[in-house]
Amino acid sequence: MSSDQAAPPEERSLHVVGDVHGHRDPLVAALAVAGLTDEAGDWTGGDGRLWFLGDFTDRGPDGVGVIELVMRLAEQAAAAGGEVGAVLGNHEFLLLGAHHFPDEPVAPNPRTYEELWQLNGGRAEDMERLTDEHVDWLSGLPVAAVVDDHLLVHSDTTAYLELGDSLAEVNAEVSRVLAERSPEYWTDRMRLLFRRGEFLDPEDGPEAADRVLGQLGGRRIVHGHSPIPVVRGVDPWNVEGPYVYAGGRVVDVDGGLFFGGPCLVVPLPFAEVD
Ligand SMILES: [Mn+2]
Repeated sequence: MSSDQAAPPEERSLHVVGDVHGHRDPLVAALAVAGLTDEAGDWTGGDGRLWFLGDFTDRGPDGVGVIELVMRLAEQAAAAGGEVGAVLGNHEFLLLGAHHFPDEPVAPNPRTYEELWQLNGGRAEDMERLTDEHVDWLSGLPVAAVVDDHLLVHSDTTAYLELGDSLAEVNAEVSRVLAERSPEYWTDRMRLLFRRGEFLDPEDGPEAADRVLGQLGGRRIVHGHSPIPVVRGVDPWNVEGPYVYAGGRVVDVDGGLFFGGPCLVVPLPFAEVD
């Protein structure tokens, strides 16, 4: 965590990036525009903080390239007094599941992990390039983090509360799943992260968000997983920024990069409310 020499958190910049899905080059270009890297993808963000919200791979050409980039940025940022962090998405569970036990069915779905991962955009080149080092790094990531007063998660769901009663419990449960590598246990927990859209209802959404924030911490949920073009019914090339909703309690930062939307590098706090 922060050293004694680091500036107070509120004085250090904080950015988040949603679902990259193998699109390494647009990611580097967007990070360079934001001043967080140079055009070669090396950290220039100083003591700033950058968090990724999961779904690094699948549906795009260079998922392992994205993992390697983020791993390198985490080292470079730490050396510069900054921070690069990440929470896991449902595609990390699919990818790692397909790596650990490709032929196991994703019960009760008769399809195997390898089949379901491929149906969800899994790329054979990524699986061939995935090393133990990548697997170990991914397996050490949390599913949720509170940074300043933001709750950073991948999926827009209350399902995180089914993993534990506090942030620490939720992340400990996920660490156990990733370490034990039991297909049944894995499938049961992975399924929770596929849920989506649970803060969108104008009646129930704000209350659902408050319940998650009350248990896990933070004053605003920041998530990916549900592409803004799909949620808002707009063309991906017309997405201009994050979507703030649920009475300002929730921010969707997934621009829909894998089907033509922008790679949003979102500064937090994001001021605009719905
Ligand atoms: Mn997702």
